[in-house]
Amino acid sequence: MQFMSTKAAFITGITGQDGSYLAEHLLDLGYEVHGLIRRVAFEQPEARLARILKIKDRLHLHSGSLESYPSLFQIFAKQKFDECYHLAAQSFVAESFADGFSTMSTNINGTHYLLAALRELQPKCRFYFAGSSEMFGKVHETPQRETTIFHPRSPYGVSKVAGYYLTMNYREAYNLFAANGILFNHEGPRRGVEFVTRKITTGVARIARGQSKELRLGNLEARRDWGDSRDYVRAMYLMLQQETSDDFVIATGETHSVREFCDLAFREAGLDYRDFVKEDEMFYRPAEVDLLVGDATKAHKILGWKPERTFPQLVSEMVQADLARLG
Ligand code: NDP
Ligand code: GDR
Repeated sequence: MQFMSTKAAFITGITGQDGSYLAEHLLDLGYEVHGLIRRVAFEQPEARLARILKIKDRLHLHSGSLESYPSLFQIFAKQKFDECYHLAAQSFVAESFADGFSTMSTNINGTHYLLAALRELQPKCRFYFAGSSEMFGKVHETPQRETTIFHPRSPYGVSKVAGYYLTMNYREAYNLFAANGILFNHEGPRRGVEFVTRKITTGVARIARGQSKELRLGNLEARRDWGDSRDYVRAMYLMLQQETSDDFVIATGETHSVREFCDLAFREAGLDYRDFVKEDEMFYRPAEVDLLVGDATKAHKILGWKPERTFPQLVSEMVQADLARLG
């Protein structure tokens, strides 16, 4: 009888939306799952480890930070991994306008440190980089695919383009298995509250429960290709199971406006968004990405990946989860 050895995966950003869903997915597949945690998180586990509290005892958590090469080097020196999913980042586009320097530093140097430490200590470990549709920014063609020219519109977008090319360069120069996922927006009940979908669904819940009277938003006409995080973490895993490393767009191929999201979300609670949503210039960005819609044909063909959840299901589930949270 032949025994399969357990694979070990390392996830940076394990406390975030995608990291928490990916950790659950890999545990279900029988992986030993390790994660990078900022030290302060251990001091406030209820708040900072909220998304992984239920699975925490099944995880191996390592203290470190993307800003510290030695902390990453030490983790790789002590523990061998088969796969490394690099999801940690300053991921909020609006914040990258407010403080472009730290976004650049965390996102670009952090990615470079990880790749350099892997090259030095674990060149056989497979690497996934969390690229983004924000790299397409002011789009040069629609829908966007792997060959579409990048034109980022924020320091965040620029940092992801740099991470993408660093990943490609380590693949070409040092023969690392290094894959770029170019993921379009993906959401779920664990989405951070500052992102527009969750801001809307928490706003709906507060209004429905009489705790708030209005919801202030920015550009209601911006259009996004919104998928479900649980579908998208499956794609990350599939990218690292291929014979060679490559780049893949992951998207639903559907586009909806922020206004449409509001309409569906308020209706889920029996309300009309026009009575509560107020446009506020404070939430406009210095440079906007007006329209994003992806073509995931390559991922369908090569990875056998397709999204399973629909847009109305996603909106409904997010609203119901926030209503339930407020009791
Ligand atoms: P989140 O914002 O929910 O999570 C970000 C994670 O990064 C958190 O675990 C956070 O840790 C960690 N992190 C941030 N800074 C550091 C640091 N200096 N050192 C160590 N860890 C750090 O993001 P998502 O889960 O939504 O996204 C995951 C990745 O995918 C990100 O890189 C994002 O840019 C990218 N992406 C996301 C898309 C989406 O629609 N969700 C689409 C395309 C790309 P802590 O909890 O301690 O703050
Ligand atoms: P995005 O997500 O910038 O696409 O980045 P976000 O939800 O922040 O914005 C989506 C669109 O909604 C418009 N918008 C508002 N956005 C926020 N946050 N708050 C508002 O009040 C508001 N009103 C309108 C925005 O202008 C924008 O057009 C997300 C992140 O997860 C990135 O990390 C990831 O790379 C990309 O998705 C793909």
